[in-house]
Amino acid sequence: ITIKSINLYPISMPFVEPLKTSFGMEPFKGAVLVEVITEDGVSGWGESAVAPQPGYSGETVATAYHIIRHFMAPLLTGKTISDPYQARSILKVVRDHHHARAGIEGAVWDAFAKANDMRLTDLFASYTNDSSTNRVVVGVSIGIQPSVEDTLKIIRKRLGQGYQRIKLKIKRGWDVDFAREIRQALPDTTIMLDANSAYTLADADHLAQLDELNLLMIEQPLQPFDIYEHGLLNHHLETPICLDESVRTSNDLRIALQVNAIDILNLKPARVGGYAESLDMYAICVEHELPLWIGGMLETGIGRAANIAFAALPGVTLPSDISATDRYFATDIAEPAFVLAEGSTLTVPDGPGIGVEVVRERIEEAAARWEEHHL
Ligand code: OSB
Ligand code: MG
Repeated sequence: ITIKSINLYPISMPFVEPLKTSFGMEPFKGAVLVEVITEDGVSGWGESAVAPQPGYSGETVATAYHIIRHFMAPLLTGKTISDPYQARSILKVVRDHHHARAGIEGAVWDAFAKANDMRLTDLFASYTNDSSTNRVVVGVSIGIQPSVEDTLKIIRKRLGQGYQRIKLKIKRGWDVDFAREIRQALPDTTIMLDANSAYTLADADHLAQLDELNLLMIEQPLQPFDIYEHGLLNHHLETPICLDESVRTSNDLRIALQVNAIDILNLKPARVGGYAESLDMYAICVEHELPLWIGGMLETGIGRAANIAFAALPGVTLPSDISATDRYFATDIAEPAFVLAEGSTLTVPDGPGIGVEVVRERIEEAAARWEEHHL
């Protein structure tokens, strides 16, 4: 494909249910949607999924827009690409800004798959030498609630909808006792916790009390740069450690494996800068028999469709953080909505590329909403 032009849409969308984490509340959904248009008139779509505040990574909607508009889009415009991995090489001269890069690189992957009339999932599978499955086992991520009772109410609602893996956000002062009460009320539910970097190594003994609660894993207990410290923490914990924020590159993953800091990987294409890096990490996980699942950044239908395409690879062995559309939005910007099916699964769409249709009027509405924030 030859890239003719690139359009950017910074957007804001209201959430059906906000997500409160140890680093704060996501009051609305923010993203930069990226449209790559080829000389042949194919439109590829990608999503730079960013939080409105720089609390998860250092990026925001405004930084992603700035970096793509002034640095990344000019590098790709006019280029001919015969393999989507070339997009990563071309964009390498822009350091960091992984969420921004994942959006523009994702749009290239979608355009490339559509130009070759193939599903994105089959394009990914062609790099991993296996065939994609059509169903993705998923769970649901639940934010910090005002009380244990409120949390149980939401968990029961999600179990009723068919979700079979529940992820609960925790923070300092809302962890061991909280998780114990949930476990006592729901002895057989598959539960995991996500600390979003709330702790330090000094909390090791405190966190070890979680071991008796039969948790699937604890996600990102320590700080993003504390890979080595996660290795030390692992001596004190039986609960498997899953890394999220700490693993931004394949090299981070190799270091984490080397120092025994990781039992499970939450692989988020947005965090690692796109699908080429994700495929490299996937190969490392398969090589080391490291269990992995695909994480989410509360994506719109565009980003979620691409993540579902990736999560359908057979090496993704644990339930992914990709929920049905109605968990996030009343009206999404892509159609059709993703609906939870039998066995806590989502189904990979049939069409070429990401397989969902973008509704342009809704993008315009969401872009107008973004303007209102003056961020
Ligand atoms: O830590 O996994 C996280 C959402 C925004 C930022 C960080 C995280 C999350 C989630 C939501 O847990 C997962 C989803 O998209 O459903
Ligand atoms: Mg996380």
